[in-house]
Amino acid sequence: MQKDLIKIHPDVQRAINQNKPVVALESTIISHGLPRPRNYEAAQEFEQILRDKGVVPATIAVIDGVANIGLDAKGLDIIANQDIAKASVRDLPILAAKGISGATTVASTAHLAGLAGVRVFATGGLGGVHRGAQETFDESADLSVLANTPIAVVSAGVKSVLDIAATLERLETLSVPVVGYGTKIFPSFWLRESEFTLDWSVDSADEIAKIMAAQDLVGEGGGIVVANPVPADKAWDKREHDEVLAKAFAAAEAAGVRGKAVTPFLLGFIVEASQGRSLEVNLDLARNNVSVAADIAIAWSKLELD
Ligand code: PSU
Ligand code: MN
Repeated sequence: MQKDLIKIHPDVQRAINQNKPVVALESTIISHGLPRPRNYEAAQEFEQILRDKGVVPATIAVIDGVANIGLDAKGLDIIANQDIAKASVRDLPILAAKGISGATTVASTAHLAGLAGVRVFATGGLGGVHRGAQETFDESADLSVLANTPIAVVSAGVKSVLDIAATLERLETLSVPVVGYGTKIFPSFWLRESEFTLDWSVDSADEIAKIMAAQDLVGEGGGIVVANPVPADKAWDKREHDEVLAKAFAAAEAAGVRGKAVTPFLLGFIVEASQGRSLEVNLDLARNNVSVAADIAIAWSKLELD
């Protein structure tokens, strides 16, 4: 049995020690959310967006049982090109004991980033409460983990395939602050808007950093959701979005997809059915989240110096 179950990349460790900006990136979006070969390009590009802003990327994944906080080129290749498990927090001890690899979801990425002391994390869209959850009980562990993990997650809201109203209610119950970045309307992943209004919006990364610091003092020790809409010129056409989603639900129902396979199935179906148009939007919103996360990490590193 392996003793060192967590490996922090030296660049990441140095940045944490020196209070330099670091942003965590998840690997499930690469392994299970985006098709090959675009997923590998995306993994590299997300890291490059951070480096260009002077921020150290910490892409997180389990490689041969070891939770890696920051991947090298070989690690990126493994998450993009090998068929590895989708790993939430509960899977981590099992992967560790078996010595196998897994792509970390928002839940497990946030958890591992938290253990390493990384405070800012960029994803595409947060997981949440699935439609029909009153019968299936399908609610992503992303929500409960954020209730206990001190990390700011930048996401384009939640995928419109989810029950957005129920997801926002659960985040309220779990005492996770949700703030719109330059908006008071909760975004719905491929679209800038959903029908739900937020209580709070912020206009700058500095303000998010202040909320993070205050959350440490007066919050419950959990995270923050920064809801960052896709840029207007990159959003998906609403009519096509609605049509394709309806088809995706019907296909998932017909195929009898359940549990952790639901999100990858829907995302894959939607890419095919839209002839790749949803994929371009997915990549654009993720790039935009990575960029905002970089600004927040920079603001956070400055704030801590004060
Ligand atoms: N956002 C994306 N693509 C993805 C996901 C989010 O743009 O693939 C992944 C995240 O890893 C998230 C997971 O944690 O989907 C949610 O899966 P589930 O609903 O099974 O918890
Ligand atoms: Mn689920």
